[in-house]
Amino acid sequence: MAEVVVVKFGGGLITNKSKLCTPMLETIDNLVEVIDRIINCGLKVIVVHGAGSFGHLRAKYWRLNEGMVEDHKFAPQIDCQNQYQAVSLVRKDMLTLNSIVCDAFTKRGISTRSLPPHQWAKNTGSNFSGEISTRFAAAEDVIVTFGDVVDCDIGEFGILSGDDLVVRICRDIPQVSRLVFAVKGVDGILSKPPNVATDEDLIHEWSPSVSYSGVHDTDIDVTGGIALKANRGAEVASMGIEVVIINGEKPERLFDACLGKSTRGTRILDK
Ligand code: IP8
Repeated sequence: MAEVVVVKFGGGLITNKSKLCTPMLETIDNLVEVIDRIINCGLKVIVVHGAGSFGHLRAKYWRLNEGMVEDHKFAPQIDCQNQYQAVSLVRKDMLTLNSIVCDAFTKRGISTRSLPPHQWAKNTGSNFSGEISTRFAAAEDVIVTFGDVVDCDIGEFGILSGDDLVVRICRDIPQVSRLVFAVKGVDGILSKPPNVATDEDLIHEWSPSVSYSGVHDTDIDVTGGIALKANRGAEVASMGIEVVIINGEKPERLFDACLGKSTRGTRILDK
């Protein structure tokens, strides 16, 4: 297998996070155009996308990240009466977002294989159960997977974040040389909150001992925002894989980062 780059499309980047199930089609198209160029450079790409407003809003309301919650009376929604229905609806919505992403590839003549985690993975965190190496060694140009609601041994179900999936993919596929997180609205990890940060507040190299500003939409997100990316990134860096967080709205930075060229962003080191 050729050298592999794992790219995480942040859910906040490819959807409008505050509006239920609203994709950012132009952004998706721009990202896909860059991946097309990367494939043409001879690299194989695995895309892992986040959930954004196709997952977090409903998962948050129904507390799906906590598994089955016995001691709380949820107020029913028009289209959803209980946690089990919420699990099916979020899975369905994630399949919809995934087909939007895959369609953008197909339109450019790029073949994809989609691997929805609820069909092959169990439990949450980067040690989830699920075979990666054979499944992700498919012949298609791009393999696509995403954060999802998966079955769990404890609590019946839970949220497997795309940030956990990338760690396992990097660990289990020996040809992976690089992991790139494409995020929305920031150039990487910042030392100050984004609303007050200037260009100088970008942390160019981050390791777990460096303090940073970990702003996180806890009102919207059921998974861990920039902190989860930073920590998972450090785990991947410890495997000898290059890890970079870049602004996903700057196509040239994504291109350079995927090819291992230096670009504006945060390089994550394990120590
Ligand atoms: O956005 C979350 O995945 P992430 C998945 O990659 C759901 O953390 C369904 C909320």
